Formats: sequence, C-alpha cells, structure tokens
Amino acid sequence: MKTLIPKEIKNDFPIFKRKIHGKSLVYLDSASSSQKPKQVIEALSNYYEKMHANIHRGIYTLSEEATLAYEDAHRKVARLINAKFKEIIFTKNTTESINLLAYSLGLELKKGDEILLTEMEHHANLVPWQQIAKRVGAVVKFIKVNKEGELIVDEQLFTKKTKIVAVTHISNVLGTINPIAEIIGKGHKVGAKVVIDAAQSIPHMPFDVKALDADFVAFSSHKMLGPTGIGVLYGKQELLEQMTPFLYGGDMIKEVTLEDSTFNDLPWKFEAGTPNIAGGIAFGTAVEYLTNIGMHNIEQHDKELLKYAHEQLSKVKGITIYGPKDLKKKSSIIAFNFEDIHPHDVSSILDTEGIAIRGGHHCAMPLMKILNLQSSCRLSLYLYNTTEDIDALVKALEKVRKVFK
Ligand code: C6P
Repeated sequence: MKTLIPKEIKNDFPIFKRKIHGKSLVYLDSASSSQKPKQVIEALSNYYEKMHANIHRGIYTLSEEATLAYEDAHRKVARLINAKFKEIIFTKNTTESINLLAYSLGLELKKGDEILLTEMEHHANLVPWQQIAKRVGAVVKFIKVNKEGELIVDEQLFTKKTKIVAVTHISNVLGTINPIAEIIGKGHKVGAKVVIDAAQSIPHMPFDVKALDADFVAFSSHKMLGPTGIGVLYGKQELLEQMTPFLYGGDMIKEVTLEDSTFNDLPWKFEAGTPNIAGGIAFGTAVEYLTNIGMHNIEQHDKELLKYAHEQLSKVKGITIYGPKDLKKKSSIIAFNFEDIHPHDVSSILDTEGIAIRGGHHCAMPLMKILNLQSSCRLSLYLYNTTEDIDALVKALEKVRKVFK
C-alpha cells in the first residue's frame, strides 16, 4: 500500500540511520514524543553557533537577531492555528500551559464552583485542576467514558456553577477524537471558560482556534517535530489581558518600583525570565516543516496508516484492541494487549527487534481503571511511519509469542 507521504521522508530524520540491537529503528511512540528532522536540529545548532544572545535586552546585532527569530517563531505558531501573535505564549510544555491556567483561572474560583473534566484526561489536565479545586473548595465533575472509550456528553453536567471546562481533544491512550466543538458550545452556553488539551491533535491535523471558538488551547513542541522544553498556551486576547500572571520576574514587567509593578504586553506578560530561545526558534522551524507538508496531508497519511495497522493487527491471534471501533472517531494511536503478556515484557522484546512502542498506564490512571486495565501496549503513528513499520511490528509480535510459549 502506498501512503500519501512518501517513505523517503525518513531521510530527513537522522535518527532513522541508527541501528537498535543491530536492527533498523521502527519508531512507533510519537504520541510520547516525535523524532526530529535535520532542519530542526540545524536550527538549534545554527542559533547557538551564529546568533546566541539574550532576547529583548540587548541593543546590539546578536540580541536583535535572536529577538526577531524568537518572535517570528510565535508568528509561525499563530498562523498554524489561526491565532493572533499576542495570543501565543511559549511555555515549557502542555503541562506547564495547563498549570498556568489552573493557577491563574483558579484565582477567580470560589467555593462550590464547578470544574468539568472528562474521565479520559492525561494527568496533566487532571492533577492541576484537582489541586486548585481542593485549595478553593471547588467541585470537580467528569464527563463519563463508555466501554469503547468515547465520551458521553451529558448536557446536565453543564450548569450555572460550571466555571471551567477542560477536555482533551484526543485521548493519548485510545486515540478517541472528542467532539470538542460541541463541548465548547455547551460550556459557553453556561458561561464557562473552555480549555482544550490539544497535545495529541495539533501535531496531526488542521486546527483553527477561531473556528472552534476555543478560549484556551495547550500543546507541546516535542510531539510535533520540535525540541523538548517548549510548549504553547493559546488564549483569547481579551481573556489573557484580564488574567493574573503565573510567573513573575524579568521581561514580564513594564515598570517596577519597590512597592509594585505593572506588567508587559502580551504575550510577554506570561513569559517571565530568559525563555528557551533556541527551542522556540527551532520549534518555529518544525512548524514550517509541518506546514510545507500540509496538515491535511499529515492527517490523511495518519488515517491511511491507522486503517492499515488496524487491519494487520486484527489478524494477529491473541490481540485485544481498545478504543472506538469506528476509525473515523480515532486518531493514529492504538492501545492493545497481547495474549496475557505484560505490556512491559511485550515492549522489551519488541525493542530487541528495534521496535519502540509504549507500555504502561500512559499517564492516564483513572481511564485505565475505567477500562478495567492495569496497563496496555500502545503504538502511535506519525508522518514518517510506513506500512513496513506495521509489518515489522506484526512479525515481531510472533517472536514475543514464541518467547512466552
Ligand atoms: N503524553 C504520552 O506518551 P507534556 O509532557 O507536558 O509535553 O505533555 C503532557 C500531555 C498532556 N496531554 C496529553 C493528551 C498528552 O498526551 C500529554 C503527553 C505523552 O502519552 C507523555 S505521558
């Protein structure tokens, strides 16, 4: 089967030259973190070799160049999701973006207010809300998940008391694509602010914050070909302007006296201290790389591979696949178990064949409990994966079976 993105794309990713235990690398763990094309790696070294200086501080060539490149990266990200420059805040990762929101929006919460999450959240979109709720006496409620791992969006959960709705766009365990437009609409109807955890969606599909009318969106560079240590918080300008900063210090201020301070314009009001300049600039390069391929093409490629992977894995005796059966409701993530072999054992035997998958609870313990699972194997696909990668996995599973016979 020929996929939309040619397999020669792997040549852009130096890591695929590596052998693991003497075998070609088959990387099926991009939901955890994606691999990096040489353009991104070169952007990092180019910055340190030719441009490094602190931003927003020096009136000299290096500092001005670094400032322009770092700001330009914000513009590239803004264009990717149809946001304004001022609405793009660089953070460390999705986790920090959501912690920023939980702190800042948490300051407006009162006892008895409600925060609505789903039962399928990654810990990053659960623990910060849980903790803020405990501090202010708010109540955390949950949209339930059915047996196929889809949300049951019950209108009655949205009440006058609901102040924040925070949901994942795509489950990092099951790949379920959630009806976020419907959830945003329901949240707004009761006057709540709606936060979308888009860590697993923005790397894989077109995403338009304006069309969705999302209030806040969080995602990470490292899952979309960019460096680690850089993430994004999108927020509607009028909301960010009203919000209290999360971190205080250099660069986020306008004027400071010994008694008080005023804060900088957006987005810098939320980017205190020297940021990850190199990471930010190289993230801009990653966004450019994705945009050149086209997010529609990446989405289509992932869909084709998901279908192929489902077909091939379903033929393997002893496989149980979790999540939506209707592949239209599913992104390129497959959670499965094999025979009664522990996922850690499956993963480590696959590793001897050069194959990387994830095994465990995937940082979503409540969801695993609902699915009545301790852990699972998980494969996740991206633009550099091929049908040959799936074939290699299927073949290697037979080796796993033999070891445990
Ligand atoms: N999921 C996975 O293997 P950070 O670590 O901050 O970049 O992303 C956190 C995060 C938040 N939400 C969702 C839906 C996620 O999938 C993740 C990260 C990885 O599934 C690592 S646990």
